[in-house]
Amino acid sequence: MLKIYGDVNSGNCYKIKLLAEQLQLDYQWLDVDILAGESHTAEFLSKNPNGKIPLVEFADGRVLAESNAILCYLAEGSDLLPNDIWQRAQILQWLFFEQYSHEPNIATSRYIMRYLGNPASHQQKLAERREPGYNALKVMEKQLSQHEYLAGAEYSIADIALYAYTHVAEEGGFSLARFPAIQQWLARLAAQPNHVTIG
Ligand SMILES: N[C@@H](CCC(=O)N[C@@H](CS)C(=O)NCC(=O)O)C(=O)O
Repeated sequence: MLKIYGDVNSGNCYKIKLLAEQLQLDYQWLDVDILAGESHTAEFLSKNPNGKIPLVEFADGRVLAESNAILCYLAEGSDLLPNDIWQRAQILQWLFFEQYSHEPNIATSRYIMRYLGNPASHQQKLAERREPGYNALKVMEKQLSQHEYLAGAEYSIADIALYAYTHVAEEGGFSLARFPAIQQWLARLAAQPNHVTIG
């Protein structure tokens, strides 16, 4: 059976849980406490030398890290990752955007505020992430004011990847009040069959 190593409150891990639920995959969830160092034990590092979750392990022992690579692999053959190469390229565009422009600002702000307890020592880091984080939200708002979903007319893993940290952006200090198209898209995603919440 597929094993998913993760933390239920991590958006990167939630992406995998949401996809697995929506595809109705048979899986076992294994909690990893990153604050207790469980992603840096010798055993975990032998599976992912980068010391990060999520990580998936297949019945034959193969392992795969990086949330968006995992989404691509698990969604292959489903409607969430179509065969058309242009559509796939559009989806990849949003997955790379998520990892370079969105997650490093919005997810890390949430990590500082929610996991680390918003310490004074991290206020400079938070401040530096504010403008690029809002810029990422503006890019999404523009796309979603013209299209139902990020990669166009169809729901895909691009939406799952960006839903993960956008729907909890306020926990990182980002207000979504100025982004009506994002708010409507969040509601559309929460209404998808087999949707599960984070946590
Ligand atoms: N690019 C990676 C990021 C993974 C990541 O940053 N995971 C965090 C939890 S959300 C983690 O494992 N942190 C522990 C550490 O870096 O020691 C992905 O998308 O999977």
